[in-house]
Amino acid sequence: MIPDDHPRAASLMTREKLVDGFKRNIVVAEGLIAHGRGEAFDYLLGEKTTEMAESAVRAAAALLLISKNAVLSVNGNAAALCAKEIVELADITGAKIEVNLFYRTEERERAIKAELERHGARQVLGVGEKASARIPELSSERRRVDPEGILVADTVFVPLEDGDRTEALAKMGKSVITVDLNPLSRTARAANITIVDNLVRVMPALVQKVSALKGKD
Ligand code: PTJ
Repeated sequence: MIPDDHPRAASLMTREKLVDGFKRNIVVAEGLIAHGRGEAFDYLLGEKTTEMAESAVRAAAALLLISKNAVLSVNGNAAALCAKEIVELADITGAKIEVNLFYRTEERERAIKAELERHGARQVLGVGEKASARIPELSSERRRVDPEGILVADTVFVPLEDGDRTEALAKMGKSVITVDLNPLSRTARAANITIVDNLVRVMPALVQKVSALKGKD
């Protein structure tokens, strides 16, 4: 029960979404810690979208539109916070959706797939045996990707991603777009387009920007 007039209502609502996602096995416990780090950076930014982030959103929208084979990579935090907008973005750009987890379990993959489908996703890659390909240079389960998705993508949108994987995707020649409130993270520095802003503000803005740019030269 968060009153609308609470001065920190938006931030508290976002926390509740993550806690709810945690209870439903979508978000991993470490995801709550990762969110806390993001919140700290957001606080320093005044919890507002900067002009630099607006420009990065515009560049990301344009890149998604000109890509031949874009993939939106979804982890637990992204699914809990923005499943609806991820599905909208996939619909409007023609990008594929792939579940790709840092703390990978098949139960979580299935829970995230179900959450995306609940919001209208028609196809969700990367779940279970479908994630049968490997990203070179990464160890263990973290390198598994879908041979129809990230493996063959020209552009990968990886919000809240781990630095090793972002670097590996860049080395594979993919264009990488990320959203990360920490501008110093390896992901923020390794991606081709880095949007330093809160994912909850970025996703609706990205959908809107793609709609505005779609059909233009
Ligand atoms: O669901 P999984 O198993 O794939 O795990 C997801 C997490 C996020 C736990 C995993 O990828 C992880 O540990 O990420 P890191 O290395 O902690 O990086 C997360 C980055 O995202 C940090 O730099 C945070 O500052 C940033 N961040 C957290 N919440 C937000 C955010 N950036 C933008 N918007 C947010 N809401």
